[in-house]
Amino acid sequence: MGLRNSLRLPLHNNLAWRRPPSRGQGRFCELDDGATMHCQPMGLTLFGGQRSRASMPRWYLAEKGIAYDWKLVDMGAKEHSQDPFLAINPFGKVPALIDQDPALPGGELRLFESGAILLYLAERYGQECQSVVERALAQQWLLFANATLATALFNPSQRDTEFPRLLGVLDRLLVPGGSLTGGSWGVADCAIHAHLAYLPIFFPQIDLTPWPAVQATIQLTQQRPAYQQAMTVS
Ligand SMILES: N[C@@H](CCC(=O)N[C@@H](CS)C(=O)NCC(=O)O)C(=O)O
Repeated sequence: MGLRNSLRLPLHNNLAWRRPPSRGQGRFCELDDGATMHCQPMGLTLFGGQRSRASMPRWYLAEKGIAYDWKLVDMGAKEHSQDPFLAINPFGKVPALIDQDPALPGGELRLFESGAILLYLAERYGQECQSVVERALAQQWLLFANATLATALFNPSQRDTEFPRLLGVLDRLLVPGGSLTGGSWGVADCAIHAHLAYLPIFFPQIDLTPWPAVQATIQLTQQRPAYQQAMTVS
């Protein structure tokens, strides 16, 4: 089912939410001109593709038991470059998130960038980032994962030099089965461990034996039921 059919997007953000008593469980958006159209039920909708970075927020949501709707964007059919999806992420990249909640300004929030999505989920739904320090540390690891580590991994000019150096440092900081921030598994671990777990998928030729903590972290990540669930995209 295409995006246009699976998600009927509000035409603009200036919507007033109401739940007409005679129309069942769904939510309805009243447009400025008084017209009413049927929208998604209240809640989170995550948009992603096969083998995409949407696996990170999917893993986080599964791990924390947060309910959401999943919309598979058909990237082979260029659905991500078409107007219905560009209304969610004008840059045409996945993942993207819509949170529909009357408590939000305009009744909804649209977000792109996996790091921004993860931080929002952690703070609003994951009981994380509840202090300035917790938030700062989560941001540090998310930015390191998505900017520094990902660039070193996916940029061929850095993969043989900078990436092994970063892995060497990570290997000393990682406590397999533990959390980078010292508490229980959280958003920082999600971002870093997900990037490490990309290695056997996208770069099986990289020999990980010099980094035993990295290897053990990848194995433990692959064994987590929520991770397995997140990687099974349909
Ligand atoms: N920094 C972005 C990267 C998003 C990104 O590049 N997503 C890829 C899929 S993994 C994509 O949508 N590519 C489609 C395109 O660039 O046309 C994030 O972490 O969300």
